[in-house]
Amino acid sequence: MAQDLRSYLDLVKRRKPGDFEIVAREVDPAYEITALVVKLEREAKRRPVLLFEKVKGTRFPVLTNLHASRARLAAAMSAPPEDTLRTYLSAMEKPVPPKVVTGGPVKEVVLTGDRVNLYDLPQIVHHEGDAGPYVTAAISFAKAPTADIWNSAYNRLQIKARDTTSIHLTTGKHLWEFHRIAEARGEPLPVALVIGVHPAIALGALAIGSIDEDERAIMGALLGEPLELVRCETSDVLVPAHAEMVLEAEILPRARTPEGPFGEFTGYSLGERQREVVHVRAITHRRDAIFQDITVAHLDHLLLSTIPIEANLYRAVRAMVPTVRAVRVPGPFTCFVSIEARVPGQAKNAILAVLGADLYVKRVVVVDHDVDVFDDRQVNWAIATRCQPDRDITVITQARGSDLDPSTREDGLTAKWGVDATAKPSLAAYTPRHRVPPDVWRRTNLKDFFA
Ligand SMILES: Cc1cc2nc3c(=O)[nH]c(=O)nc-3n(C[C@H](O)[C@H](O)[C@H](O)COP(=O)(O)O)c2cc1C
Ligand SMILES: [Mn+2]
Repeated sequence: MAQDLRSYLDLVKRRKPGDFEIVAREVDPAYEITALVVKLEREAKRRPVLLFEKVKGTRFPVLTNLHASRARLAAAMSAPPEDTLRTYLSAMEKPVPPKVVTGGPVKEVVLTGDRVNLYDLPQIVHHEGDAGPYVTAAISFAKAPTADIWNSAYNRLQIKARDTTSIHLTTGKHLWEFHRIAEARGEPLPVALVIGVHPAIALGALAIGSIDEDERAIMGALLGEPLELVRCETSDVLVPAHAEMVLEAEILPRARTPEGPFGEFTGYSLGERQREVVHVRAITHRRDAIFQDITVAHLDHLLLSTIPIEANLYRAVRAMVPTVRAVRVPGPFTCFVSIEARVPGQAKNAILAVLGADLYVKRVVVVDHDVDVFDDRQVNWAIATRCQPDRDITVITQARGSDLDPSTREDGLTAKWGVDATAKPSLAAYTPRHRVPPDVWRRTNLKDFFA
């Protein structure tokens, strides 16, 4: 399978031509891109991939909304939509290590020294109140300072100067840990920020696992072949050879800069904070590079993150409760789980498994297998009719969560809760649900009564 963004775009055009829109008219990168994505979704009920050919202030075209459809994300993994979870789980279970190659299209243009200028890139401002232009589709690639452990993740960048950005590192996440180790040694952390990739690479970057698990091998498993990597010009960091663009950089030790406000996936515009500083040493890109944007806080962002998070949580619950049926992340910090409980206590075990397996999840609701977790009304019904709050709610205090949750008292220090909305002592022994007797249901045909 080709591992570049362009081949995937060709696939989208072939599969469903209406899923790809080229915009020839000039667009202002300040707010207009977000406005068009959101209006298309709300008013026209459409979520196509958008390629803006003419963007004010830059020669780079902008691609956005790539990930705003489950079917497109499934296609990126060569899977039908109904097999998304299974496909992602099998990639986690059978990773394919990357391989190093000597060159690739990402090296067609190499800019160093004075030729590095982040203001040549599209200066995309997403929402009212944002502190300035942000790069939202950069995937970080970095090596642990003292071990042969590699990490990839999405990290947003606020453009601050020709060769400087800030970076948001969630406290306790892997790149944050790498940077803290480097900082304690007084060293910068070499990092590459990769923009414009095949969505299998995007999905792999969001795999959740322990710090020594290599996201690049999940990317390979999703691509169906080893990810091809080339060495950076200014460091030993390895980057995808077929990417559109790479910012070769380092995160500085003992430097912080104001970042934000920024409109986040939580639905809030979070205020200014002190964040780490990135010094960009080189930019490499394809000759006719496409600059990728993620329409932050909308489906392009949310659907992409949900698949890897749900897969990780499903795996974690399955390790404790073999009869887990479904896991859904319906919104920020929230997880719904359905299980076929065999013995009392398994719902509580499912709650503990979820809270133990993900930093961000703050509320877990566990329901029986007769409740569809993809239907919010059914989950609410189960909470209302199978849960006694004094008995069935578990509260964990003072744990680490998202530093983007505006309800936390300190940055990311938060309580978490689990709601056991399963029937007790068991579904079989619970007050029965009403229904028409099955034999009557089977023999009653609408066409016998209505024309
Ligand atoms: C579009 C997008 C933007 C993101 N921005 C950030 C960010 O700025 N900082 C951050 O810590 N995580 C961000 N994330 C989430 C992380 O990439 C995700 O939690 C990842 O799994 C962390 O990697 P790790 O488990 O290897 O630490 C973003 C995710 C997406 C999809
Ligand atoms: Mn990691």
